[in-house]
Amino acid sequence: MSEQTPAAVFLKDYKVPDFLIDKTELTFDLDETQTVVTSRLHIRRNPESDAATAPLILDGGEDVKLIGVAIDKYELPKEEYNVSNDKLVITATPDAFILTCETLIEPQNNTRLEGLYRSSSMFCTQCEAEGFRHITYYLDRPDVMSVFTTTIIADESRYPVMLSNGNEIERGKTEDGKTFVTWHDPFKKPAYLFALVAGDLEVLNDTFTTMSGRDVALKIFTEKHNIDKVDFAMDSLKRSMKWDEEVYGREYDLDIFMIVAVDDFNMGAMENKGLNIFNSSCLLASPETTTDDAYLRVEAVVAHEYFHNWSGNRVTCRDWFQLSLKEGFTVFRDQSFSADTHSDVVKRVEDVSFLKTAQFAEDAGPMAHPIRPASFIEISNFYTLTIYEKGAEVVRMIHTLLGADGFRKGSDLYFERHDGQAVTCDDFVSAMEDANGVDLTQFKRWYSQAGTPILNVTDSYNETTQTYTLNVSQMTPPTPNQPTKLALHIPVRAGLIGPDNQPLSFTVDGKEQTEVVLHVNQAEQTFIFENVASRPVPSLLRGFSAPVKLDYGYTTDQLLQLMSGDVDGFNRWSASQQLAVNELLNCVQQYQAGKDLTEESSLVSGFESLLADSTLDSAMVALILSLPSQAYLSELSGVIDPHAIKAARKHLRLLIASSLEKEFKKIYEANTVTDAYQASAGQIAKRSLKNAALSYWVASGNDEAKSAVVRQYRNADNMTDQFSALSIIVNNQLAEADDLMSAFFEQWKHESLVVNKWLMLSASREQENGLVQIKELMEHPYFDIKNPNKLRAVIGGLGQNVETFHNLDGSGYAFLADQIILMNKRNPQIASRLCTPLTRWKRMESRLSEKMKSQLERIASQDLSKDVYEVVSKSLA
Ligand code: 0A1
Ligand code: ZN
Repeated sequence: MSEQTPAAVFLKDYKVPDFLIDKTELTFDLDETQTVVTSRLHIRRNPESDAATAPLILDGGEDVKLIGVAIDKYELPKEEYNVSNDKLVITATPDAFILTCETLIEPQNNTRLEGLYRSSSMFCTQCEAEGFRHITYYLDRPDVMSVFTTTIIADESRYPVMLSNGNEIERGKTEDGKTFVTWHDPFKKPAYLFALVAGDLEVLNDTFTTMSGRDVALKIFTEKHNIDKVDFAMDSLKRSMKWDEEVYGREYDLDIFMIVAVDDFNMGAMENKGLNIFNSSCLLASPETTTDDAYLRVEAVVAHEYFHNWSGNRVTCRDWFQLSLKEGFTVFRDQSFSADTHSDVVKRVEDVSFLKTAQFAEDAGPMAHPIRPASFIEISNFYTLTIYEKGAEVVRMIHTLLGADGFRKGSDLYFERHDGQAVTCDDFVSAMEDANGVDLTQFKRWYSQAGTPILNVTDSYNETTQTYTLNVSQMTPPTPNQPTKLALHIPVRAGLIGPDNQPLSFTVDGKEQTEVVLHVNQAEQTFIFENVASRPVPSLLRGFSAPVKLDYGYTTDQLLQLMSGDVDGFNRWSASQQLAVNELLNCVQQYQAGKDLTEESSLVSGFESLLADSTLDSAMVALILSLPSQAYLSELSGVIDPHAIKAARKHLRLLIASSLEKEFKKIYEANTVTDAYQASAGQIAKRSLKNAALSYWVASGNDEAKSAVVRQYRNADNMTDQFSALSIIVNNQLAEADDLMSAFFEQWKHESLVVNKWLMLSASREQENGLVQIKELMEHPYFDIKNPNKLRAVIGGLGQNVETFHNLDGSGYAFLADQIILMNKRNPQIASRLCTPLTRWKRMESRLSEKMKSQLERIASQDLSKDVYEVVSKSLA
């Protein structure tokens, strides 16, 4: 462990800043080896601070070299300031003054990808959460909001495009023949929203006319070879701008909105004011190189970052404990946008499936935290599924409780009341309460309690009185530092299904209805439905109205009935998943007991009727056909046995494939798309069903199917079909697999994002000497450890490779630990994220558990970054 144990910061210790910075003037003299940053900060004491004589303490980074500092015109001698522990401290200051600071940074040596760094041939920045301090000394906290003016000086022949936030206000030549460009952003903002880009870039131009009739210039910048792949992003941007006007009444505020794609980026994208910066994987799209899933991701991320202009930028966070204020709300907004654009049920199934797999696992592990954490060591570790996805579920529950109109009144009040401010999650909820005259006091426990609540439901039916009773109890398991939990307010949307598959009407609260939202808000509760004509099957938690685990003892027949007959499309999927989970977990047990796995599956008849029903949305059918993932079954297992889970999935897949071979062939042939590629809901649905059917058909071992998949690979005119075919060929170990993997690489080696797909499939591929192959991949000339997408592709592929990663000899875990140790200092954010699989060690079956733990201990014995230290120490606690 490092010599000094990194300390935690606590929400309860929040204090307003002692100083404010009204104006920030920055000059960047960009240079390949040394960039000089000059800042002029218009500082004054904060009248709200109770420390009238507090020293000025600015945040910096060990990579920032201070050249000089002056207060007004007075250059401070060394005795009058102190630079240590990444802080610049000036003890004596006037109440209001201009602080001038000159610092030196080395962007080309910045491998953490925070602050100012180089990606390919460009300069770019990433300042959220605490990256600005790697550029210059500053009050790097979100409640210090300032008006920024930025001048960039560079050699125009190499950096013809020089961008920062706001509007370009001046451009000219310096004495030494360089070019300068000055940008001014009239909206005050925290430093985490600052951005700068310089490079030799191509641009796609467009315009958007806002609802009040203002023209906004839209510009998307990429390196020259990628400019043909941003049309879809531009279209997504315009649709997002329109949607935010129509659904939230939010209009864009500057006269220009820019997006830049960069190859080296730790996350997906960043909402810097007026100058979003994107990981190229979330921006570039073309039919030949991009799959349907990736198209949808581009659309969602473009929307997400754009929506932050209001939920994040105009109204920002007071401190980083409030991160979900902007992220949970903005994810809810982008999910709603995608649902409105495509199919709302399909979108909901995809989002819930992701939440139940990955967020539930996080909530059950050593890093579990509430959506508003009470403490952290390193904020970068808290850009989590809990803050984002569970945060969005909490906002969605408020939407369910208030209804669409009530929610809109609440969001209008929130934006109006807090425009230009840095606020808290409580402020958000208060706006919702005040606009609707409701009390959400108990509901707010969702913000402070971690863990996934379990709802236990039993029922009874009295034929004589025609009364149906639901008994509901709730329990949230203990999580780190939260041994006991209070009862939450959980909205449970429910309906009843009759024997003929029709919705049954009932009377609740004196009102006859077919669907109700039950307010579960006590540890145990009873809900009575009257005038229920016959014994119903309950359809509970429709649309996944709350992020909980539902435990009701459905029989197989009841699940089959819901699967075919529920009016709620989401619950039809949910029933099919439950059915599959029951059968798979049964197979897991048989495998562990050394028995033959069952040859009976009720899914076969369920899928048979599903495939015969031509009225269903193809995308839904495809989703229902996809068996619960390895990761989801792991999350559901008390003790995780990856090899047994893999065997169970394989067995059930083959059983279904061989039983329904003819049906899959028929579906495959009936769903060919002949029109030119479009990322439209209709086409995506068809392709997803076609490829799901092909995958089963090939698994059945049928020779015709094998020829069909190879033919699809060769004839495909889009990446979705080409890559689906390749994956099926590789995963079924067809004879063509090696040749086609090589051909694929040769065809696409000039397209970096496609190479990443190849890397991932290569790493996840089941083969002898899996680890040797993975090590070879990391030596491959097209692999680049500095590029997070490439590293994630290989390590992500390894994680899916059950044989190699979970090898009983522990070699997979040791290899992962090697990479974490290697990245720990180079790029702490990435290193810390690579730790995630190891954090599950306590739940792994005993042989694997010990092996994982020893690797965590090995990592812990190194000199660690705060990022890795936090995850590893909490995992071992
Ligand atoms: N706010 C961005 C996500 C983001 C967070 C941190 C980053 O660097 C550490 C980068 C991006 C979003 O929600 O899209
Ligand atoms: Zn975000």
